[in-house]
Amino acid sequence: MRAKAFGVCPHDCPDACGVITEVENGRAVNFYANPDHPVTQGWLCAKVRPYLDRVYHPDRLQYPLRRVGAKGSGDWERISWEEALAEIGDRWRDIIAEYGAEAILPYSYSGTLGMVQMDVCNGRFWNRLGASQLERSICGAAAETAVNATLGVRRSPAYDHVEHSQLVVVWGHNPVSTAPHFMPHLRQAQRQGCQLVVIDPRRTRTAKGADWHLAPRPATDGALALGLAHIIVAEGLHNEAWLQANTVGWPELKARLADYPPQRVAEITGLDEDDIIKLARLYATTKPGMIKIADGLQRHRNGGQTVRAILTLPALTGQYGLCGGGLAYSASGYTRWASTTTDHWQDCPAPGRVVNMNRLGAVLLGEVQETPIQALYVFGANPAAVSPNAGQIVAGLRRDDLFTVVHELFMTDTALYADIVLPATSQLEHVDLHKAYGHTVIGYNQAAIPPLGESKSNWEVMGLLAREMGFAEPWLHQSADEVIAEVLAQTAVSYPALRDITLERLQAEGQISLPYAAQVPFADGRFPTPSGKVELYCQAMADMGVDPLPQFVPSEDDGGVGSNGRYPKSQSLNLITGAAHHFTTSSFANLPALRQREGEPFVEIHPDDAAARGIANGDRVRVENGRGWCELTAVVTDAVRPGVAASPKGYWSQHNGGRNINWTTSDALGDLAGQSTFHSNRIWIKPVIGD
Ligand SMILES: Nc1nc2c(c(=O)[nH]1)N[C@H]1C(S)=C(S)[C@@H](COP(=O)(O)OP(=O)(O)OC[C@H]3O[C@@H](n4cnc5c(=O)[nH]c(N)nc54)[C@H](O)[C@@H]3O)O[C@H]1N2
Ligand SMILES: Nc1nc2c(c(=O)[nH]1)N[C@H]1C(S)=C(S)[C@@H](COP(=O)(O)OP(=O)(O)OC[C@H]3O[C@@H](n4cnc5c(=O)[nH]c(N)nc54)[C@H](O)[C@@H]3O)O[C@H]1N2
Ligand code: SF4
Ligand SMILES: [Mo]
Repeated sequence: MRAKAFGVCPHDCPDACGVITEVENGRAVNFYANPDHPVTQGWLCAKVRPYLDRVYHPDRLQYPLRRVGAKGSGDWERISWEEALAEIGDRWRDIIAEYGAEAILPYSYSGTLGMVQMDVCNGRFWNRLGASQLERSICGAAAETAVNATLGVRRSPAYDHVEHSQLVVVWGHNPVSTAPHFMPHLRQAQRQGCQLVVIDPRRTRTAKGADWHLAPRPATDGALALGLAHIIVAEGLHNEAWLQANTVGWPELKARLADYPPQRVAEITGLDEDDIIKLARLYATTKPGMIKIADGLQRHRNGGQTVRAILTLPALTGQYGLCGGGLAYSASGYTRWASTTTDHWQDCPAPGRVVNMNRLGAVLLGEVQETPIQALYVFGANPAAVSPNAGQIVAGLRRDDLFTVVHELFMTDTALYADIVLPATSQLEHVDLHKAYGHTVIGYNQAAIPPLGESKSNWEVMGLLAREMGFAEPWLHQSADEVIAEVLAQTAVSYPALRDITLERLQAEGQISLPYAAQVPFADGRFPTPSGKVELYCQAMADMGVDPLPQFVPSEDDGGVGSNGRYPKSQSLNLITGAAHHFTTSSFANLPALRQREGEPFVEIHPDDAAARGIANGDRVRVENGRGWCELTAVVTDAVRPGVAASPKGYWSQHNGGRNINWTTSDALGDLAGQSTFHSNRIWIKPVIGD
């Protein structure tokens, strides 16, 4: 007899696909898309279709391990869970006695987006312990902050609303790879005559399907947006009545726009003046016109203000609240899990000090001097491969006096440096609840199969750690289902749409749509900002130390070389490192079939730049700057504009001679919310001379 279990894809992707696992004798034998899911329907992306290869990968960690050789040597001994927990407890108790609990840093991010295995595991136990708090700013913090401050909340039209659009501007976003279930609706719109413009320094898969691809210099989009606004206003194409009724700061913005005439914007962006004028007219006269962004665009030092500048355009043209118009970004704001239940902060000591995750290497190496980090606990994340300035992170992880625990499914680049490795369950082996950031369907994930070997879920380990530390609070020892019931009930107090959504219904139905899919965001003209309007001038920005009006500030990275004459600026390139098509950051990059399809780690370079450096297609090249280097294969292509190089994120260092692209990326913080700045990365490329 085959049993069927409902589930949700847990990976960092806006789609949160509904899935079904068929199980025979405790083993998953079939895995596919749930055809009844209203958004993701009957198909999965190329990464997750072969999911059972990940679940039953021969490299899955099955038992706790203790390091026996030097850090990073890969010499381990198998130990029991009891031994592992006792050792963690002993080390932590000693550290707390000497330094206080803030010397312990939990580091986690997006291995799973589940409410139980991510949100609750990020909060409850660590708050009770009084550990350092992690500022979760590696992904989209600047854009989230900019959107919340300007519009009051993150709401996004349902994917199928794009079928009402006459124009779509996909701006610094690559949904063919990163939001695949949006694409059939965009293609349908295109068949109906909708024009697609893609703005990206690289000709991405999405750009290839566009009517028009514009490739500005990286990090100049803020100037482009303000330049478009300048033209729209100069030509009287703006909607004065809408601006007066629905915004604050319109006169101030109008004055600011004087600084962005097309000629200056052309110089900054590297685009033709005529193209900028053409795009401004196209956008202002083709309605409804949707601007779709994600987070890649804002991984620059000026990312927050870039998004602020883009957000002015739907206001200028009066398109917020228009079906098929406005902004498509993130649906995260429709519901927020009640933090009193995910975090139980009200039952915990005062929160520990905050550590920015983008500074991990520097922090481990002493940037945080008061209460230095003595213990690191990593789960659902792979910082040695995916966080910026990875060489510093590895140097930090090598510290003899640092006690590192990594809870993982695989021996990742980070797990390699652990003192204790704990085996984690996959999504098929634990229970969870998911909301999506691309749509508003809530999905329940049943445990389809028993845990492999001795692996345990994040939440189960939190309970064991709590017991080890002597914390008896019932909210640290609930089952995953009890957590879900508690969070749903408390969240429904603030979100009436959740009131009839119970654990029992979710278990029976698998997924339930919240009643937002038919709504056009902001159609009621209400913006939950302090002023109730779109805040073109934004006091909250001023309070954060940022210009309260959108402004373009150049994003300068020196590549970490300072005044070192070996690295002339004129020979540098700006490296952007967006999403790989076949991996989710570093997840899946250990599956040979997917790695083969993505290709060996490579860097794209324009033919002119390649010729100037004596680089031919297929050559091994060294990509370097003052922070570090790695070797990659050169792909000589005009898919990148001159002066720009591109290499996908996610390859593991251990598959590439011990270093990947993040050995070059910068750990400088962006202009808002401690944002990562991966793409503001000056590098130098030269051929590797064979020996
Ligand atoms: N297949 C796949 N899907 C994913 C992921 C993955 O790794 N692989 N990652 C997931 C995660 S964690 C996230 S946050 C989302 C991100 O989703 P996206 O934002 O769509 O993805 P990115 O590739 O990070 O960035 C999008 C584009 O920004 C461009 N870009 C970089 N700098 C600039 C700039 O200055 N201006 C402009 N106009 N464009 C710029 C890059 O060339 C890239 O094509 O995707 C999620 N989905
Ligand atoms: N160069 C460059 N680097 C980037 C970016 C970029 O644009 N350029 N983008 C950044 C962005 S947007 C993001 S969001 C981050 C993502 O960075 P991370 O959140 O670190 O994502 P992954 O690399 O997917 O690593 C997640 C790990 O969690 C593990 N995991 C999965 N499920 C579970 C579980 O249930 N329990 C436990 N314990 N582990 C689990 C997986 O095996 C995997 O090793 O990367 C960033 N890195
Ligand atoms: S990664 Fe995204 S598109 Fe692929 S299965 Fe998961 S949720 Fe769906
Ligand atoms: Mo992300």
